Amino acid sequence: MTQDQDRRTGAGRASRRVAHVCAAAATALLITSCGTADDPKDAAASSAPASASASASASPKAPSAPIKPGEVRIAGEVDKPYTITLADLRKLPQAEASVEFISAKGDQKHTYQGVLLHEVLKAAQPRFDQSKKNGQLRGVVSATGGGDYRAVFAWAELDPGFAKSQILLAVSEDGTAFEDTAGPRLVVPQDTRGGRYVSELNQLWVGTVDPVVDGAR
Ligand SMILES: Nc1nc2c(c(=O)[nH]1)N[C@H]1C(S)=C(S)[C@@H](COP(=O)(O)O)O[C@H]1N2
Ligand SMILES: [Mo]
Repeated sequence: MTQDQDRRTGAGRASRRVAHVCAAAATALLITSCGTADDPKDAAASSAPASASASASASPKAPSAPIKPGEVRIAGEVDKPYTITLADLRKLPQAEASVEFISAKGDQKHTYQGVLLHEVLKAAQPRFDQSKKNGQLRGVVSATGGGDYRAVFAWAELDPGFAKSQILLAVSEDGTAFEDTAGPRLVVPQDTRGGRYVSELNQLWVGTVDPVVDGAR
């Protein structure tokens, strides 16, 4: 019944559940326009994000290019792949989310500031099949973080046109900016467990399930 494996202890937490954070979802996430750049803290990278995990192994083809520490690559079935940094994200319109989630540390309560994942992904112009009804509902998003940690989302979960809760690429936690070399953290207000709060985010992949479902690969 443990829904996620924790990297620290895996200590089985009891089945109690935190009352859903954003039960009043739409209002819990306040879009603000405090686009100020927090002082970018420097150096002292805690752990290298993507670069370390891209070595030889399971994956059949090599990643297209190494990702630098602190960079997030947005790619996949998109017209405009690009990379973005924490510094770039701080310049975009900021949203705020006060959330609770369960982790091995216990029940956590934090306020995050950052950019809507939907905005970041839309900018890459996903190639959804417009000839299909609700083509974007076939969309999936993979988020990879430090240590090759990875979690997936359905497009509808992060599209404010479909879901109330909005997923962020956070640039700060409780007012403290993330290290530039660490990159942002995903914040998933609708999740009761911390598993999809991918930290040291370094890659976002957008695609559709069609090739898998229809057997093209
Ligand atoms: N990159 C990365 N992100 C991660 C994990 C991880 O192992 N690597 N663990 C996840 C899990 S299982 C939980 S519960 C939370 C824990 O959040 P914390 O590090 O703030 O305690 O981070 C999530 N994000
Ligand atoms: Mo976890």
